[in-house]
Amino acid sequence: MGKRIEITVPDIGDFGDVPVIEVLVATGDTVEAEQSLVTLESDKATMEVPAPVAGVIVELRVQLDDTVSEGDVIAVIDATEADDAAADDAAESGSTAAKQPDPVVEKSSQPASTPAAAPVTAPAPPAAGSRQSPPVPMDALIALPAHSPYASPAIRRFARELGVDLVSVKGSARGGRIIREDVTVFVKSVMSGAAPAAGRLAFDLPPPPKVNFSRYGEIELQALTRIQKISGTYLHRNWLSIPHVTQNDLADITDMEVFRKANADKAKEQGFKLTPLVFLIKAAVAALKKFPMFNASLDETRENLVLKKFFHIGIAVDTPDGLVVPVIRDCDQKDIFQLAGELSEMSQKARDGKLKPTDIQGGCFSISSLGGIGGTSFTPIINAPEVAILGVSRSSIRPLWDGQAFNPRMMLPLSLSYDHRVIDGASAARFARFLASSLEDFENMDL
Ligand code: CAO
Repeated sequence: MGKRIEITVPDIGDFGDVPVIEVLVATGDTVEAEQSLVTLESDKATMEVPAPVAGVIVELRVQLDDTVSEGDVIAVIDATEADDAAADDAAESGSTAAKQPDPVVEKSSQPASTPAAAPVTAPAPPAAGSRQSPPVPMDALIALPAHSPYASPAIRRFARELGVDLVSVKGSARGGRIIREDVTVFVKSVMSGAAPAAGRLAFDLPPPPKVNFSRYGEIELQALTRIQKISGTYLHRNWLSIPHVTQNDLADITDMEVFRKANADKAKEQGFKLTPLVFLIKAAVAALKKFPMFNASLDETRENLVLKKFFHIGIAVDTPDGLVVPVIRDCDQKDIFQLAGELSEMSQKARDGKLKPTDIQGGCFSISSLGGIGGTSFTPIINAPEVAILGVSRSSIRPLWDGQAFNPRMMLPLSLSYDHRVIDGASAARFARFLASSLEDFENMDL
């Protein structure tokens, strides 16, 4: 028999007594590590609690409509032998592990996961002995209008697998929530011709060729990380479903760099770096204020824009497990030093896999900076339901003609991808130019 572990409700933010809206497994089920067990729903978001290890569910301690809080036991799992080492790790990560005589019953918490949405990358490897899997980029449910399709992540995933747009599905559960049966009923009605397939164009792409690479040389198989798998699905969706155009521009940051370097020590004394990114956050806030269309989301009818009056900026952070996009809130109310401190804290949390679901929700606009690495331009993928994202490449000295002579100037490449359904090319060019001018005229920015 494997090791028995109690699976508890993880830290789900400031919520208590959260209803269980779906129980996705039954006693006796064999589950994979990371497989979702139950779905919880607070006022603001829907979250799944995954299994920390592979094994067999020997006891289910919650049922539909129960309410739970952090630390409550959801189920007891008998970890498969191959996963015993992981079970040890999972048990260690539980704060109230209570060892008992054979079989050992221990507690374990996995961070809840919510549906993903972002174009992004990943956190540093978990510390030895830790089985915490970080939250993944996700649809910021709190940013969606109230009449958005109401369904849990598992149902959204199920619908996605079948190519069903939940906007077309009528929910039969309490409050109009869409359940699995609603999706299957919808699919059956489309297949029988009783319901139109919402007039949608389906992508009928041929599968990639299947190649046995070992015929050509030595190979090794490496599984994608959980974050890569989840964010990959959303990157793919965003790339295919949003008509992207990327507007490139260059900002002359020669003077801004002098100012930044003059203030570098002040930041260093406080334990963080002052990089060009915080100036870009401030410039983005100014541009979002001037062009409110960029601080918007299309509602699910695609006939209205939800204009946001707050300025929460998502920052793409590269981590060993993949891309994540923590959100810095109220950037209009913070100065560049506060932003630099928060950026340093958030990116460290991301790399340590310690972001909470709430840390990656509620963004209005994202910035993906590859400036510390290199490149001259790239096409960032929009982080739906946002409508634009700024890509930043590495600044370099370039000759700039002033009408009489070439001068060496420090130029920063900006790549603004925008959703062409919402934003036209002229607006995008104005937005990008405004961003560049703000950096050029940084003394007039609200730093
Ligand atoms: N041009 C030139 N130098 C730049 C620069 C730019 N545009 N941006 C940053 N730098 C410099 C910094 O000043 C810093 O210099 P020092 O080491 O001399 O102080 C160095 O490059 C490294 O910066 P950084 O990466 O540590 O800090 P940051 O604030 O620029 O970025 C973060 C923070 C978290 C965004 C970044 O570390 C990161 O993860 N970037 C990757 C994002 C990504 O993967 N995007 C792709 C998404 S699509 O798959």
